[in-house]
Amino acid sequence: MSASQPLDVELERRFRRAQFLMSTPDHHKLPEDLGREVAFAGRSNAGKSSAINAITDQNGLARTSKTPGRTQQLVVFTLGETERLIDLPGYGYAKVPQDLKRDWHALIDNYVRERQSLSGMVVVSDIRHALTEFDQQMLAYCRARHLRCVLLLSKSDKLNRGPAMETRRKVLREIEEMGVLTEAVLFSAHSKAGLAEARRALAALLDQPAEQ
Ligand SMILES: Nc1nc2c(ncn2[C@@H]2O[C@H](COP(=O)(O)OP(=O)(O)O)[C@@H](O)[C@H]2O)c(=O)[nH]1
Ligand SMILES: [Mg+2]
Repeated sequence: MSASQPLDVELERRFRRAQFLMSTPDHHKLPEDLGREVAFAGRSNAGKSSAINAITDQNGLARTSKTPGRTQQLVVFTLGETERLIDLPGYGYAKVPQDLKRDWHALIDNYVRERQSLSGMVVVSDIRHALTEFDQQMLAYCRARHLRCVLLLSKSDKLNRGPAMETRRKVLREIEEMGVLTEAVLFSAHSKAGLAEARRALAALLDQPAEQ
């Protein structure tokens, strides 16, 4: 399907409405736990902020940087009244001290376990490194909560089509063995490859009931 399909135009409009609402290190300070939200997870530098910017068609929405950040914040973007995208803190910045890593685990763990409106997870993984131990851990969280998941294999412009497809196949086999409900999208925030597919997959996560 091309991006000019009516559904894709509608989805582009839906995600363009995204607005920054707040950021907080405490999941209890998030907006009221109603409606639906989808969380984005990924190792630092995986391309998470770039993916959010591409999907929402807003270059400055989530900050992108060449130097992985250290902030351990949940960043909330609203899509109208009842839907939200949550940018989870990145993981794996080498200079982060041990106790901050512990805080990170506690934050993600509590958020994923307690948040009723969480209806799906997008795991962003650099196609050249997928799947990392971090990605496997996020997928295990999804399995534990019967949460649907979309894997964005990011920076796919860095590989030729053949190796990219092969990585996707390999990763899908790995995920299937883990027993997680997911799909895997070859994605590039730079070339916009897989953008319409990513939007469709994300909309499917938002549109399903939070309770399983
Ligand atoms: N080649 C390429 N580089 C990308 C892509 N997406 C992100 N990057 C680069 O990867 C680095 C980290 O991106 P960022 O979105 O800040 O990652 P985050 O830490 O996961 O939020 C930046 O230098 C981006 O320009 C992509 O699709 N293709
Ligand atoms: Mg980021």
